[in-house]
Amino acid sequence: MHTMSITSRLKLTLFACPAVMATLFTASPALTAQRNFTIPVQEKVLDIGSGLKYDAWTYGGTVPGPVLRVRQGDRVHIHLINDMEIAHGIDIHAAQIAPSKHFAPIPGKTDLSYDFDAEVPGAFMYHCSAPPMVTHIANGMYGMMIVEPKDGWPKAHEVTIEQGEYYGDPDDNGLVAGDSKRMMDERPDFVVFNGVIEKYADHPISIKVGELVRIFFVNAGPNRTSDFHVVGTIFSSVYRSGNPANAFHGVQSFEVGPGDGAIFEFRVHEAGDYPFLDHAIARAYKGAIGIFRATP
Ligand SMILES: [Cu+2]
Repeated sequence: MHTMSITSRLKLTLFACPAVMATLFTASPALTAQRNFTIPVQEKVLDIGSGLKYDAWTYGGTVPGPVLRVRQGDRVHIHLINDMEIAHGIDIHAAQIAPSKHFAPIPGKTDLSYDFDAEVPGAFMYHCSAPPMVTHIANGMYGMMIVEPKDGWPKAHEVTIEQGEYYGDPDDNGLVAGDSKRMMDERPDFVVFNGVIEKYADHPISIKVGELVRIFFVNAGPNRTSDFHVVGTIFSSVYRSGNPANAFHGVQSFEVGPGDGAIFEFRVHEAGDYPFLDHAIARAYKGAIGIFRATP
């Protein structure tokens, strides 16, 4: 090492790290990016499939809320604006900060901000932190934050899927009223991918034969596990919590508990329809089923 000049050593170190390379070429003083997210909390009646509606509590007007995508090492700034009358908050699993300081719910018509460093890569759940949390999550207050590894993921056809649950019976107008007792009894009436009953059975996700498909997956629950499976395929890789350090290979199904995430990778070898589902079959019947439609 003594024969190498400080400059050469510095160059080697810098060029080993793509983030720093980008910095060199853009002459930016920051080594990592600052990522700002402003998220309004809004009540909204949403279509949840099968002709039904739900009076949802939302991040940004959708269930799930927006997918927040950052890179490992980024500084993340969250600004939550509570447009509703009741208290809400936001707990992001990618953040390693004191919940008592940052995740505490705020009253209606107020806002909050906090910052954290996205240190660990993964597919993380975020959700409302206001009590009763089971109600806030079942009513739609959940979403996904993807923290990409420092060097990113290899190129793939990427899809995000979040599993959730609705509780209650529809009235004459098809409006499903949240049923608190069933929430506490862990008896969902509907189990859904991306907020809608059988969403991708009605509108299959197009993929290509031979391409790498990568699913960023979060199970928001609030109560049931997901035993995620794609019929006619074997996952070439599964990354528990979405962290490349937690790799499993040659996996048929993979259990993701509420509040957890995973990344699934696979390829199909033949054109056709490939259903994906929660393989706890009753939950597939309750809506947690969809289709990948593969074409040449
Ligand atoms: Cu809430």
